[in-house]
Amino acid sequence: MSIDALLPITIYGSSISYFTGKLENYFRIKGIPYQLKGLTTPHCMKRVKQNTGSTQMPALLLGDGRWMTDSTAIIQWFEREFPTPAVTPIEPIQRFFSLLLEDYADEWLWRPAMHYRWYYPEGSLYASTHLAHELAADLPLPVFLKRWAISRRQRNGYTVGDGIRRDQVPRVEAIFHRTLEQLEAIFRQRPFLLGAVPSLADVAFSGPFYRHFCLDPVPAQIVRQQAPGVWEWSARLANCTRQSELGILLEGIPADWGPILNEVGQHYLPYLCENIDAVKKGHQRFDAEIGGVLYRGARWSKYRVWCLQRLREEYTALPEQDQQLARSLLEQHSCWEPMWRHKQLPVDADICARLPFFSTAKMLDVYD
Ligand SMILES: N[C@@H](CCC(=O)N[C@@H](CS)C(=O)NCC(=O)O)C(=O)O
Repeated sequence: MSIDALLPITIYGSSISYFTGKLENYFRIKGIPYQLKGLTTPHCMKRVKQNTGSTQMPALLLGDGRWMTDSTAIIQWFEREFPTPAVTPIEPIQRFFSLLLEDYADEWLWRPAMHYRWYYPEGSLYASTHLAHELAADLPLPVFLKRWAISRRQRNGYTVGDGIRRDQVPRVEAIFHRTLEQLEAIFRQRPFLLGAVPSLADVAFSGPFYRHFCLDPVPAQIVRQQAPGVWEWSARLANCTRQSELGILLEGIPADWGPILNEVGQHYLPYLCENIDAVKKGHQRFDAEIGGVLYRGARWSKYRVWCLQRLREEYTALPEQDQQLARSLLEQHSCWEPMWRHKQLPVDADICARLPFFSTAKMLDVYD
């Protein structure tokens, strides 16, 4: 199929949204033209919900009339339909670990990113003013009221309402500081996570960085001061256009990914296990201590149960010798045990069976 058959491609989202930014970075690297439209009116949101299953952004409208949802599933679909230039590494081990990092960046770094945006008054003033004008312009209310309602909704949904209490703030922020150190060490060596050209791992980290950490006033100042290499990488990625050839990637998994993989094994995957327990027990809220951080009243996420299932399937699909290699790396970074701790996963087929064209799940099951 030629990409021309799918044009024009419209991304419905927001110009400051995490996952909208991630998908935009992907399309730019891939060389696929798109237009961004704001999810601005109740009518538009209704249309997105009817066609994709939820009002989450980004929602994609293809030129042939099909709608798509979920950045991860959308990227995988485009990679299958349009294999060149490949953004997802072709080498199986690199592909698997890139998908693992993508999941980590999507579902775990989301928390500190939302924290920095909505906890600090300057972050919430900036983002709520932007969203009041971009997404709620038609609402006949004064801007100050829209700002107040947006900030309250986001805090209730994604920060305090997702388990980040005031006394734990420094520990949640430490996740961001460690990430900066880990990435800065990589970008001192090379321009992108896997070498000289961008790949899926860069797209993955563009979620938290492009439209949150490098944009929101408080973290952006920290990135500029403490990790200029990360600041430069984010701009470099945004300035990328179609890669003619993937080529020039490093071989295997670079040793400097190790500290990030340790975070995956010691923080993200244990959190996924706690989330699975909560879903199994039917507890919409749960407390969990992860890597020394106490999350009180975190929300369950059925979507994230499926995330783990998808990673397991990717592992199982690896050729035998790659499985062995992947397993020893996963063990080395404490990822193996939590990845397989639960024999059965309580996956909801409604969430995944029709992806990337339809899914009833939101990341956290709120507001739908
Ligand atoms: N797994 C989804 C997550 C999309 C998502 O959660 N997007 C956020 C905005 S960045 C959203 O739409 N949240 C919905 C809400 O807050 O109601 C993806 O990869 O696209």
